[in-house]
Amino acid sequence: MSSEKIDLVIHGPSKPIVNTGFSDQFVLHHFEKTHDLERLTPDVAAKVRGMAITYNTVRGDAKTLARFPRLEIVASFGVGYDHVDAAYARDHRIMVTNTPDVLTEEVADIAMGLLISTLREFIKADKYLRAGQWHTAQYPLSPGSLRDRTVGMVGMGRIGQAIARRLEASRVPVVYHTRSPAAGVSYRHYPDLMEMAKAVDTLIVIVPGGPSTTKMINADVLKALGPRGVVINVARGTVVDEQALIAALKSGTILAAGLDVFEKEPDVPDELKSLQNVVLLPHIGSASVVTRNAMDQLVVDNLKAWFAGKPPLTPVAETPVKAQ
Ligand code: A2R
Repeated sequence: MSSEKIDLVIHGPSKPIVNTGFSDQFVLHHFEKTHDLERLTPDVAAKVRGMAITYNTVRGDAKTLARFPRLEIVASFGVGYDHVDAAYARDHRIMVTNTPDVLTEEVADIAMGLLISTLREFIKADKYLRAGQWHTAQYPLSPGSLRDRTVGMVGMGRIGQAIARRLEASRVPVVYHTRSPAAGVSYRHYPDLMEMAKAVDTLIVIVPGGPSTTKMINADVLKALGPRGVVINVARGTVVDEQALIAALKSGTILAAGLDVFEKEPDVPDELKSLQNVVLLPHIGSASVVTRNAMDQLVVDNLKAWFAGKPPLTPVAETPVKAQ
């Protein structure tokens, strides 16, 4: 590494591991919100060579990236990077990295917990106990159970496979839908989502966000799932047509849903909040101290590797370049 200072923009919420993770060879410029970039001065903009995006509430869109003529790398926090314009980055020779793997098991745990909470009504049962109703009567039997279900995974990548392993340990049959069969996976593959929805009663959604998956879980898919149907979404809110889901939950077209993600987070429609047959989580899939620390560290390590002239650790598919 030369002795030249390396200017980095830290774009997004402040993170101790990011703030303290760089030697004094790096100069950090912190912008908490995307609109804070309006106060960027031309001399700083001209120097910046790297950017950390510390949460998906800020954007690495073309307009943001274009502010920095010397930008070489964007290290984004999270496995999903639909808030970063990776195609623009590729076309402008900017490396993009994300933080896969370190959150895989944590998100898979949340998916299983959410599935069981939804089927066996943990939240309603907890409220029942606290309200003193147990003294009057036993909690009613849950119509939902894992025991008589087949799960159709929508997505069978790193996290999908970790969820499927948990289902297998719980002796639940698994099938999946992706565009191409996943390597080394023996579950039945459905190239057609509608065909799979007709054949199963449970969908667990774990695909990336973005145009190719927007509203793929729509009214027709929900209808095909049927009145025993359960939808668990731990991917991105955009993947499920939220209005169609609300209608299906209200009409009994499906039985229940468990959601960790929403179309316009943190805004969740009041109609959804008023429903009893849905469990709602505030996007906590990877949100434990241990896992978030590992994700923050990977953001730092990608930037450090790049500026040490080494390959980035976890480049995204659009920018598979191995080193500067
Ligand atoms: O379709 P394929 O063969 O590329 O399989 C991938 C699947 N997938 C899709 N399936 C159906 N229709 C699509 N348009 C579509 N696009 C992608 O999603 C693959 O099986 C899976 C993605 O796997 P990974 O890239 O390994 O991601 P990982 O680590 O499992 O995370 C999935 C997503 C993240 O992007 C975040 O949005 C969320 O979970 O946390």
